[in-house]
Amino acid sequence: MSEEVKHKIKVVPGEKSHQKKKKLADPTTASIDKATRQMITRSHDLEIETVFDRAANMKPCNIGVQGTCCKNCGMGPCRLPLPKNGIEGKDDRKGLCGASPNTIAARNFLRMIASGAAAHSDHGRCVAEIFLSAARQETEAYKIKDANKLISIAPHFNVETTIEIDGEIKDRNIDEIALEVAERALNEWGKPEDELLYLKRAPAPLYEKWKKNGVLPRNIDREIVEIMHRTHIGVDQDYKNMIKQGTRAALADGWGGSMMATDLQDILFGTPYPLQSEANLGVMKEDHVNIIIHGHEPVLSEMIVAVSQMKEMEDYANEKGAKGIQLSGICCTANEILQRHGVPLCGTFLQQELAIITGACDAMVVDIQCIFQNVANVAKCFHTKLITTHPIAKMEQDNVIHIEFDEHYALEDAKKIVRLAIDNFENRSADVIIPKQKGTQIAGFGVESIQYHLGGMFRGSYYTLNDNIINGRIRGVAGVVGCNNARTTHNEGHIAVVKELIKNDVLVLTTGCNGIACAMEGLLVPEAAGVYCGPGLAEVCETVGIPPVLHMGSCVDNSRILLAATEVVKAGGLGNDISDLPVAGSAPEWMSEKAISIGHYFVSSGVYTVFGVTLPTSGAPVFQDYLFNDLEKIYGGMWDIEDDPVKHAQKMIAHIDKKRQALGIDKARERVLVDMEARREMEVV
Ligand code: NFS
Repeated sequence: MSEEVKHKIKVVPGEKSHQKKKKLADPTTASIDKATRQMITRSHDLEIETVFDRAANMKPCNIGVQGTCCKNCGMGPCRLPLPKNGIEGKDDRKGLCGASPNTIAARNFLRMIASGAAAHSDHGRCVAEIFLSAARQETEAYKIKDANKLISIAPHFNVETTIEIDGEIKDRNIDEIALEVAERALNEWGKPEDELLYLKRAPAPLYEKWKKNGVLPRNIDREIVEIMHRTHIGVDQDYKNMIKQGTRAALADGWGGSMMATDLQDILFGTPYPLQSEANLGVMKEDHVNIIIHGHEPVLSEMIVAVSQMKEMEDYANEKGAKGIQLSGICCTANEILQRHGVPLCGTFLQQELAIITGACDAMVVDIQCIFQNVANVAKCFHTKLITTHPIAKMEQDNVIHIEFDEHYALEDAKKIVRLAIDNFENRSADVIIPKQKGTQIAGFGVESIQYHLGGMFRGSYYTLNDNIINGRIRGVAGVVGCNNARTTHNEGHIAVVKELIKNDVLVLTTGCNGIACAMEGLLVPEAAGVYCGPGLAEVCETVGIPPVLHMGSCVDNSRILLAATEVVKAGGLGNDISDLPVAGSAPEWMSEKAISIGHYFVSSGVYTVFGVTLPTSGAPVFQDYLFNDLEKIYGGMWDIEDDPVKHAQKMIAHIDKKRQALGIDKARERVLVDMEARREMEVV
């Protein structure tokens, strides 16, 4: 970069990371991804601080990491770290009120579930409100796009899809169905009695377990409120009783708010089917207007996709000297518009600052969740316009523009934003350096498309998938999901866990930032099967033409994984419940409270779930043991933690093998004894 250009970059005092004593992140240990490393190095050259540098300078609090700091009242915070030499004899650690480490860790764990469930479910509520508005035909911008999906979910809301007229059964008007579904869906957040309607979509034995244990969620908001009440000083002081409420709120997320978000988004914006796209910072284009959409709700980004494809906008961009408009995404908004429109992924959670550091981001449009406040400081160093759009998510920095999104004027709002980005193209102040790296990917899998690829349209079931699990070609299925975490090397855990699983014939379903990481690494293409998979999984993938890692969407779309598992149960031959299946869950680099809620609804749905990095329960060994062991006796699923990615995957495989043995299908698998080398030899012959 020339001196002249460097001067144009406004680095605001206090934002430089280089005041003498501050350490800089080492790019090679910060990430396994070359594009990320290149941009971290550039951030150092430009003296712009990123999350990687902040992580190098601030250690996490040792007591908080253990989950044993209680700040729920004004007498604290009470800190109860494990003694250096461990607990000998009686554990008499207590907070001022007498709260035990179990009580404190359980309180904190529950509050994380509450926040995570609230985030997913409030997103779902917003979609439900827009769905209602579309059903009432109050908005031009949103319409029912997938009527078949509407008809398929209507019965779960007890909405009739046919009507008898003069003794004849006729299809009901689709608008009437939509209106009733919208009203009943919205009711799920606050209805005064009964239980969530979607719970009965789970396998019957699982529903019965929830019922027997008194954890059927009543309505979504109530379960979250009750957590806040029960974790207030002096209320629930029995970790076993507390975790029941955690289960109730987590189920209200997975089988409630998240599942409704997914379904209603599919109806409004289309159910995803496999399509091709790309991923990583290399998707940005120097000669185009680059608009990056970041956050979680697809309601606005859907409009931005539509608007940026309009001829008038394309012409306007040309007028301003750009060759076109390049849209790309970060975090789960990215996954939403990827799976429905093939819009490329710009990066994961940890790459949000780096996308601006390319110097090519003309506008970053953010809505809710996982948005660093520091993107505003980084944007200040460039020409980038940072636009917040959601009334509940604003930023204090003065360079942030707020354009509040209103579904009644959705297209106008989107046009305003796209024009702003185009107008900003000519203001680029720094050299543009866009890393070359990008991976090709096939994304957009879901319950319906797996059925098509692995079950067959006519069978309409998961027959082929089950058959291949039973005969051992597919050893089992793993859901590998979740965030990046700056406390561990970016994408290292994600990729190592997934590679170890597919090498051992475990089919991987992915969502969230794990999906983005896998896409960047080239694991989401059918050709990856021949390179990375064991012979059984490779054979299946090559025969049906699917990647060994199926990208199922955003984090609310983890509900698709729950429903896919339910379909596997229904297809038969693998037990009666999700907990009977040879499946496991994983979040190798988790960091958000949403991940804890997801982890807990997977566990409570019968899935052995392993997290990487740390779990905020280690300071309360008795409570942690309850999560890791006792829950299995209740729901069939349990928590675990393993930071080493290969051991992490091996623990999942051991669980899968345990389930295969219980099902009596372990012998079938023993017949598949060819390793990659043997397979290559066979091919030569
Ligand atoms: Ni999930 Fe999506 Fe990524 Fe983690 Fe954040 S984007 S909702 S929380 S960081 S996977």
